[in-house]
Amino acid sequence: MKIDIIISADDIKKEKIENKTVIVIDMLRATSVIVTAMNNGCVGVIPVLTVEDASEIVKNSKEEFMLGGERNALKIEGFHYSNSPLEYTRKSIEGKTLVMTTTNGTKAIKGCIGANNILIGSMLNAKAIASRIVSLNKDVVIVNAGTYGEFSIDDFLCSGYIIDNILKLAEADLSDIAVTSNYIYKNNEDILNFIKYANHYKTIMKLGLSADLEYCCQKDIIDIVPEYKDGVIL
Ligand code: 3SL
Ligand code: MG
Repeated sequence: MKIDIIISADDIKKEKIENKTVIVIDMLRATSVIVTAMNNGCVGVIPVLTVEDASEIVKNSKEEFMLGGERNALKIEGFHYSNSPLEYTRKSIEGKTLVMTTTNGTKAIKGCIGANNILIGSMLNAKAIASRIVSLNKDVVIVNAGTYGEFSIDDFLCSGYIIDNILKLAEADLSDIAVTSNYIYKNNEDILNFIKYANHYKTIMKLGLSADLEYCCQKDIIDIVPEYKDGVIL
């Protein structure tokens, strides 16, 4: 099995993901939200690119949807929830379908259409992701959502942790960038100490959302692997 990394949603190339298993990571905070919501009984998450796309879905359906996401890290006007994973409790999301739009995370997920499997990864479910990867036994591309098309320390470190878990279960042929992310994780296993240098970490911190940061940096507290298929994450 080969493992490679793409560093941002803007760097996804069709030929790089075709016939591969893809893991999409936006640990701060979109994929942490998705993993948390699904673990708390959310029926499904529909990722969309724009606020208008989200409103259209709600308008044209009889089903009741919850709207979640962010722009500039803040709740979108008229939406039920922001992009804080702590809002997606069992009480708020169980039995509901979530329509979600975020700046980088949902863009990365939709950009991976064409891959064989599109798994939703985070620190929270890294071990579960690794087991699934090993059972699928296909070449893997870890897609980092990044931040506004740029490399982001947080997603890269999370990739290194997922790779670490895969290597505990199976042999893999790592690209140079995959080796580097694993090396950086290995030297920063206490990930908060390194993620604090990420620009997006500082943005979230400035908004007073340190509880979100602490939550998203926890390792393996969730045992599920959400997967995006035919427009919905189940
Ligand atoms: O860009 C995204 O998709 C978001 O996860 C960013 S934020 O952490 O909610 O600001
Ligand atoms: Mg992010």
